[in-house]
Amino acid sequence: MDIQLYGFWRSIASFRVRVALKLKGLPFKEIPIDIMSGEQFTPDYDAVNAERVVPTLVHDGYRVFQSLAIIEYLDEVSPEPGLLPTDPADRAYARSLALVTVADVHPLVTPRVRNHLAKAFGQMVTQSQDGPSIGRARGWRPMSGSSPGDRRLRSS
Ligand SMILES: N[C@@H](CCC(=O)N[C@@H](CS)C(=O)NCC(=O)O)C(=O)O
Repeated sequence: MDIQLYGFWRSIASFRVRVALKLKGLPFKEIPIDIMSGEQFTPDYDAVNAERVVPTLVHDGYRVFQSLAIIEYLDEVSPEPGLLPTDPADRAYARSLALVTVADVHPLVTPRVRNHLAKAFGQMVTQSQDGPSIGRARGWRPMSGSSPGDRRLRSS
């Protein structure tokens, strides 16, 4: 398997894919894209990922984007070890936890969104741009347990 990962060292979405690759023991070559200096907007990277975000995975010449889709793809082309539990309820819980980050939290803290908010609302937003502040503002608190019997995300 020839695997290349376009990523950025402190990108949480790239981390998700790196963790999956490591858990599966799949060797890969990382191609760094410096999203803080705007390398994602260069024509070269635009040709790789039209959304102009990292990560992008290239497997034997086939390109996949969006971290969760990449992780599911890896689980299908290289099923062992499986990344999801076998029990349907546990699988649903694992997917729910993944989507808390991917769908709810992460979109608020990407550079393009932070830059847009800073332009639109100024210092007020840039001072509280970190994820924990946003989470607190939305009334989230850490989940009290991860046992199968405690599957609900609680809010205070
Ligand atoms: N939902 C996407 C998010 C991708 C994403 O927003 N990646 C960030 C880095 S963690 C990025 O490339 N941001 C560039 C920008 O905001 O300009 C995924 O999970 O792959």
